[in-house]
Amino acid sequence: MIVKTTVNQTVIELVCGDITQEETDAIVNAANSRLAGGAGVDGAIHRAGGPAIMAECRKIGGCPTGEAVITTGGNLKARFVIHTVGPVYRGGGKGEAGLLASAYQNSLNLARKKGLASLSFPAISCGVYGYPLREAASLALSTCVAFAKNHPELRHIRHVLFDQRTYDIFAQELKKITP
Ligand code: AR6
Repeated sequence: MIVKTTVNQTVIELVCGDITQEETDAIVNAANSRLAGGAGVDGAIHRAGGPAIMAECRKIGGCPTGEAVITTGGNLKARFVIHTVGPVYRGGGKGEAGLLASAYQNSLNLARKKGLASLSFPAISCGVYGYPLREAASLALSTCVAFAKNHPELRHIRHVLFDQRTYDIFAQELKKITP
């Protein structure tokens, strides 16, 4: 099932699936600040995309939490990977919400700077980093909706959710913020 809504001129979609299979200008990676690779979606992207992605990550050297950097998409169908670093959830009182919103915002800004028309996100911080799903979904979607209102040049934003529970929560939160 695909949930789809249009905000200004941007289509925002939710799909349940594997982000490494996306045909889009860029996919976003939920990386760590050393850009060292790891488990979860990060591991899957490096496995599917091949060594060219890690070679560029090594050159870049790192990425602070809440910021974003861009590399080639290597062997992926996506032309680029935008690596962003979400916060580790430590109870909510350590600026996590601001950092998670920044991770989305800076990824969107980078896509715009590069002139990209389509971008796919995973549920940043919702795995190993332990962010509560509903709060993360709400922040992710409200950041993307606000961006779409101001930047029609990014035509497609997809949230690629790996399991049904995550998908359902994103769908519920999207309903709350769009008519
Ligand atoms: N496609 C889409 N989503 C996926 C995929 C996939 N192929 N694989 C997993 N997910 P996580 P984080 C979902 O842990 O919480 C890494 O080790 C997963 O089910 O990948 O930001 C990094 O190196 C979850 O909903 O990222 C960092 O050290 C979401 O992606 C750390 O984990 C994010 O889970 C980052 O942790």
